[in-house]
Amino acid sequence: MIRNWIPLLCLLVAPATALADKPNLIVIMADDLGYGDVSCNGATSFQTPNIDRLAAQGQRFTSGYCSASTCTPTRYSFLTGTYAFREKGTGIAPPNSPSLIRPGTPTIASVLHNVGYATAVIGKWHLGLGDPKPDWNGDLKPGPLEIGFDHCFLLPTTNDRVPQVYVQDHRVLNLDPADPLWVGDKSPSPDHPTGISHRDTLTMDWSHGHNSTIHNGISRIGFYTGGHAARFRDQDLSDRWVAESKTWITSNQDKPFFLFFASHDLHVPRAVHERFVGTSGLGPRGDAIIELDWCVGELMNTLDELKLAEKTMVVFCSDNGPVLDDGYKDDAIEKLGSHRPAGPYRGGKYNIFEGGTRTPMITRWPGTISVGVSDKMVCTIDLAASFAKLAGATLPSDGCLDSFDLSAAFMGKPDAEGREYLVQQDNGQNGTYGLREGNWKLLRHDVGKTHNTELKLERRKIDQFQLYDLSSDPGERTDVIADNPEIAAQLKKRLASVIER
Ligand code: NG6
Ligand code: CA
Repeated sequence: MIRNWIPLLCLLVAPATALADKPNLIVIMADDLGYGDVSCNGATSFQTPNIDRLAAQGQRFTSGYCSASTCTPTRYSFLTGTYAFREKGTGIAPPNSPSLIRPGTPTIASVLHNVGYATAVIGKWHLGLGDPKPDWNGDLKPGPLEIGFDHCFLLPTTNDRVPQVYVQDHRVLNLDPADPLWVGDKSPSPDHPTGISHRDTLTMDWSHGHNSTIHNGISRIGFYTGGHAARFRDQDLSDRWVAESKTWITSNQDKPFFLFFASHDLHVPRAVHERFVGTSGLGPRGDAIIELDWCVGELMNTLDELKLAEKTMVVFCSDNGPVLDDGYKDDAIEKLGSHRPAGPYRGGKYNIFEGGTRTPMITRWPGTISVGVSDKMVCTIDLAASFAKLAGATLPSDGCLDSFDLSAAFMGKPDAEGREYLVQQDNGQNGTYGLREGNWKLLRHDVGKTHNTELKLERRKIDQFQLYDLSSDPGERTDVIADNPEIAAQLKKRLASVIER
């Protein structure tokens, strides 16, 4: 009698066991963090002990990349596994941007959700909400919940853009219907206070742009009124997101989960919690790195407390390279000293020199991922296919077009292959691309101009094509295109074939 029950019991137990074997997956994405901005990659002006601990317990990548040198396209590519330049309108999203990832598009979250994962995004979104624009006082959809996330707790755009409210699942949190939220790109009335009319009241002055509606002593990009009960203080963002993450991890600890923790540090306005002010000696930009490091420590502590560390792969990365003055007078240039935010690399945010996309990348999974330093080329766009492999999911044939399964490389396996080539983009579809293949780097600038070559936001004229040999010239100083016409021709062909795929 009992024997007859055994096959049935096995059937009932088998799927649950398989689910229990799947690793938890956490991606911590920093904002505007450069390769050299962490002490495990060589920063000496301050220390990032928690990020260093992550690296000391896992793999630290010296050729880890995000796919673009601005936020929206990197996040689009990370979530969809498809280069953002394949989709129009995926450059830096404005405050009233519609949802940029259409419902039904396969994403890293939907792929994991389909095999039983609990999925959440907590932090900065900046991929638009709603269609054709956000309904700030109603249901904010489509959004993350329509592309595979079960839960979200968001800053809708970036914190230098309006509005300063949290979005929890489909709604603005704590919104009082009697005080509706209005968001627009034109002033709502001639007497609406702005960073221009009330500049002397600001706690952080602007240097370019960022001079519209004032909230919390800081003027922003765009205008808004109402929603006062829902507004947050910039200084509390990190604490809130860490607290929300702890709560969510705790309540989902019994099933496999995927958490996308999207920090706002160190994007402008760099208004960290009071307890971090002055901790780096480099002003608000450095202090924001210390705050970010604290968040990483808190997430690791949570895993330890719940005894989940050995069941969880943590990936630490950035959404684009560094920038100093990004629109506010926050002493980023004045207090930089000898610190080199992009490490040995040239450029940063907004351009396709290595500093724009080669950024910190660390993977940790104690007991499973070996400890070491890897020079394999890996990119945030590859996390979709790699996580699918680790979770036992199959990628849909119509999605994640540019994501490679590099799970072996992410795990630090010695014989693993990295990427053969990577296309780097800056922001939108303006014909500016980088291609790294092996140690060669081709730059293409169809518009003939580049931004931020030395972390300051000047525009410079630039030749349409340049070629660098990263093995002898990682800082991209000597253009060798004239001496290597055949290599340049091969790389141009490869670039064109990827872009026009
Ligand atoms: C730029 C903003 C910059 C930053 C960036 C987006 C101005 C002058 N500059 O347009 O401050 O917000 O957009 O950054 O407004 S990102 O990291 O989200 O891509
Ligand atoms: Ca960014």
